[in-house]
Amino acid sequence: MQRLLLISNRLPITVEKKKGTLSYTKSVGGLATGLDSFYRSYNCSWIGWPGTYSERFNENDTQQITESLLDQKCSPVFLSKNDIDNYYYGFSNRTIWPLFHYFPLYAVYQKEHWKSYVEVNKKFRDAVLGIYEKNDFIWIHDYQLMLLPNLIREHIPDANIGFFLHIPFPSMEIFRLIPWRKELLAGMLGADLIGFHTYDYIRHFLNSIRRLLGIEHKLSQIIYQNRIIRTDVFPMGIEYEHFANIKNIPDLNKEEKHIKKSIGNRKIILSIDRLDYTKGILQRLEAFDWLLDKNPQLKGKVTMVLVEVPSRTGVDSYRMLKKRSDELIGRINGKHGTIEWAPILNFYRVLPFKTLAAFYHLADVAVITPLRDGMNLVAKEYVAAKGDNNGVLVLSEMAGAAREMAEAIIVNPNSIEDIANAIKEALEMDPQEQISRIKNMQNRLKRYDVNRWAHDFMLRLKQIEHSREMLKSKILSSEERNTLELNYADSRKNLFLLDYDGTLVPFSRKPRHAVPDDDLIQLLNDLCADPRNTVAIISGRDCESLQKWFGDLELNIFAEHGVWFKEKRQDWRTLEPQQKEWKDEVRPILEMYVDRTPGSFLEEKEYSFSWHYRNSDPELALIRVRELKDTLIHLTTNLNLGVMDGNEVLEIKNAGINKGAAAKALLFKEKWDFVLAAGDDITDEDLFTSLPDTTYSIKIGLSPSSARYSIESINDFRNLLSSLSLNRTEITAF
Ligand code: GDG
Repeated sequence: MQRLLLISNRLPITVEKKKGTLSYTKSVGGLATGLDSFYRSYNCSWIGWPGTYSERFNENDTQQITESLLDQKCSPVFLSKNDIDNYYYGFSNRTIWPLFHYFPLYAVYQKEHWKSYVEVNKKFRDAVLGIYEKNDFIWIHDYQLMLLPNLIREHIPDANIGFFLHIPFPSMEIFRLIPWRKELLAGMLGADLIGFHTYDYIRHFLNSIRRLLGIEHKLSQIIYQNRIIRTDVFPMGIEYEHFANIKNIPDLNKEEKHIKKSIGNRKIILSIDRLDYTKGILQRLEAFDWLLDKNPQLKGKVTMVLVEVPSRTGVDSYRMLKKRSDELIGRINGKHGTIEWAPILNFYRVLPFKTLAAFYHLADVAVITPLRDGMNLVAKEYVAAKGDNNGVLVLSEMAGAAREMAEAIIVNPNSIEDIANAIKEALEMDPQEQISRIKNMQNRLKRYDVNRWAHDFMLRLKQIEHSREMLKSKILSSEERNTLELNYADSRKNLFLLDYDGTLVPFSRKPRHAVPDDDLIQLLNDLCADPRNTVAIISGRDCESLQKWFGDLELNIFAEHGVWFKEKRQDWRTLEPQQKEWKDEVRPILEMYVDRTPGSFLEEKEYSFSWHYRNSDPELALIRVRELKDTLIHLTTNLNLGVMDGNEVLEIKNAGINKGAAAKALLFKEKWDFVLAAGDDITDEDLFTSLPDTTYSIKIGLSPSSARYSIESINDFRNLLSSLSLNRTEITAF
């Protein structure tokens, strides 16, 4: 089994030093607890911060800690107080956390925090590089380490890297507020697989990389720096059996009796969260107050158990929240309580697991109403822990968990009335109905538990490694290149079919800027100068541009994907008899789309139209392309037209026109000893599939293609062409 390096801010083990002695305890918290069994069962090594400032340890301690943790398959990253203040409490929890949970007013943008975030991510990178072995898988967790994928990639270009974000990815409008937004995205794009809890988060992420970095995606897949990056949904589960079997915990009964003694036979409404402003605790309290106001018959009959787990107490907004929550609890207890009954029983601490389990088991209703939450595992744990008992989950629609738990009563967490009504509905729900809802949710939680989640992620990462290997195996190797050069040297009749944009010059967002450089003209001239060679440019561009750039060369030129053809030194002619009457019918429709899609423009060629949308809002363009295709299909059924997708352009032309069909004009003209065809985008696929198997068909860039080979970059391809023309010079010199 390949080894997995699991990386998160915190290690699953916390190291403390008390009175000079080191102690090792299990860390509490979602990820550490959730992944515990997976990481023990897998060939894993976990890298993270051991939970205590490095200043507390001397050199001896550091060495001892590193050795002891190694036995537990852990590797520490030692961080100072300054690191934690700036990277963790600073950038992670005062910039990313509030923004990603839609609290922009709580976000601060401090350069010191950012610098520390970069530095600490580099410390994590060094820790990874220190233990990395070839073929290891790397799985990085969460928002504290968003730069790490790319930092590792820079040192290990072929590493298998996965990244999982446990919190929401916000809408682009929020994300773009961060001054270092591009760096964060580029950091994440170092991964091969980027996982999120829900599809909404993927959508926001893809939108951000398109709008902020100009990087396109197709079917949740991104091609970036000649790598394929996949994004996918992996809704994190819980350790199901652990919670489903809580009744077997020794002394659970005793714990429950103890709780019952103070609460009596009152119905229990349970609320458990880290004390965090994203969790909607104040709104929940207001809702409980409102419920008691409107339903005085419930007074003395219900108790809200409010567990607030202390969290990030070093951050102002958290301290403020504690103050406001204490005031509200006091107000509600003062307003509704009696000598025998306090409406709210408040715990501000981490409960021992036994107590947590007893509350899950006993609670009649769990109210989990975060204002935003990546997933929320408490909701899942409550349902699992119910076993065969009844209970009702009231769940916020803003929690990722709501996507999978439709049988809960789903509420808008900003609506006090909505929450209060849901609690009332829950208290009154028929027990059989409760059991049936709980069972349905349990079935799903059981199937997709945390182990399945982790294994699924790993499986996907392995599949990506496999497809990357497949793509790599298509890269023209040096032996294959030698054979190609030898074949070429031995051949008497050679045909070159070369796409232009993206193959000979970089694809430009401003189409009028992709003018051929002098080196390219020289290169093409050299190739044409060999009497054995026939060289053709086969492009989607119009005759005018191609004539201007290449008209004086000894080239064959196909324009408009093969509508037009110009044999060397001859005039332009159409390859097939072409219709153009249809253009008058279609033009007004296209012009309407230009008006309705700012930034787009229409290119009219003799026998075709190109509607370019590369400078338009990508979201809008996507909608418009779909609409336009539908409209054209309906209006043009009797016109025999073809509508073809290009690179941010839609081509409308006579049916049957494509680069493959066009190439036949030269392909069947002679018997060729050597044919080389090269292209980079979807329109070149028609060319590749129409050629005999012996052709050297070459895709520029590493993405799936029917070409026989691929070459990573335009430069590499131009080098190949240069060495062929050089090859000819040498032969002539002999
Ligand atoms: C982040 C995302 C996402 C809570 N109180 C006690 C206690 N807990 C345990 C629960 C649960 C975990 O802590 C909390 O997990 P959540 O998912 O609810 O929330 P976050 O900590 O905010 O986690 C979240 C998660 O990452 C995973 O991807 O779901 O959206 O924000 O396991 O049981 N445990 C004990 N005593 C307590 O008092 N022992």
